[in-house]
Amino acid sequence: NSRIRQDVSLIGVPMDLGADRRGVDMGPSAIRCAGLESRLEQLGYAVHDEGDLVVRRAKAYSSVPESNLKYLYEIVRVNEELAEAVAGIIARKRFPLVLGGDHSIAIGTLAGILRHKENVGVIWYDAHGDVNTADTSPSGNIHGMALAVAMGYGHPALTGIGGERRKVKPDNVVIVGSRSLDPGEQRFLKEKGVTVYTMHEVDRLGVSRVMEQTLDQVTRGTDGVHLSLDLDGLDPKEAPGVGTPIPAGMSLRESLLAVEILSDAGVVTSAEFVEVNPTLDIRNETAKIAVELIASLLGEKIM
Ligand code: Z70
Ligand code: MN
Ligand code: MN
Ligand code: MN
Repeated sequence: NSRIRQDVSLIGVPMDLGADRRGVDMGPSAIRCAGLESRLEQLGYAVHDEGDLVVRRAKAYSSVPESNLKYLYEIVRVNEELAEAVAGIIARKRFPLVLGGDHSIAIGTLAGILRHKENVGVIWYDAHGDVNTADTSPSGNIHGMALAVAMGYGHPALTGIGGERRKVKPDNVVIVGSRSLDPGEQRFLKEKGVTVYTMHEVDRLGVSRVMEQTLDQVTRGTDGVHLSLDLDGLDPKEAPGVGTPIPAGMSLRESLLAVEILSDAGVVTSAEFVEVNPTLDIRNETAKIAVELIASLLGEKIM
């Protein structure tokens, strides 16, 4: 098999503030309940569960006076902690596997990774682009801004997470599965030259070609590859437990193929699985899909 030659460190981030919707904070718990740890142990991994970070419930709706950013300061605090934790996991030579929580946690994950890596490639598997800034965001929800922040664009409190640090370079980012991009996001992605495989390209080229081209892009001139997988990248008929279901998405089969191709390439150095919302799920199916995808990414084979 194509197991990664590292121990795995699991860390849960029960964050929902970036989505401004309750339920997605239960994602780490649901993914653990779906049997993640034993599945990875069956694959031969030593799994270190670092537990969950603490996310304080906001007493009331909070946004920053001068902008529409919802829950900015608590999101910054948690992501600072996450960056620290992820950097520590990498320092111990383990594979960081982060469980969300809403997608705003990618800011902390990537900040932690960038303490150790000069140029990280990022695969953003998502129905959305998550490249809004306060100016373009229709919602003020920070999970819709995470990728822009990771590249250095957004409120200074967000882009400053992890201290004075490197940013993800647009040339090292590939978005896969998008089918809901706000007008400002479309402009941003064109302007920065980010490679985007929308569902249109996936349907035309097929997952196999899309993933091979994605691998070319994210490994060229990089010293690691991070997979940031939003479960809403999958079709909501198969993965209903997400806050923002968008029809006509990646099938479970296509998604498994995508992570198997990544596994075979042996280049992924960290991963996060986000946006599982158990309150909207059916019998924990979406969390179970997350476990299937993680197992395949980490080398599980049919035979
Ligand atoms: C929209 C926004 C988003 C996830 C929704 C939606 C963003 N573009 N991301 N669900 N995971 O509000 O910025
Ligand atoms: Mn997302
Ligand atoms: Mn999404
Ligand atoms: Mn590059």
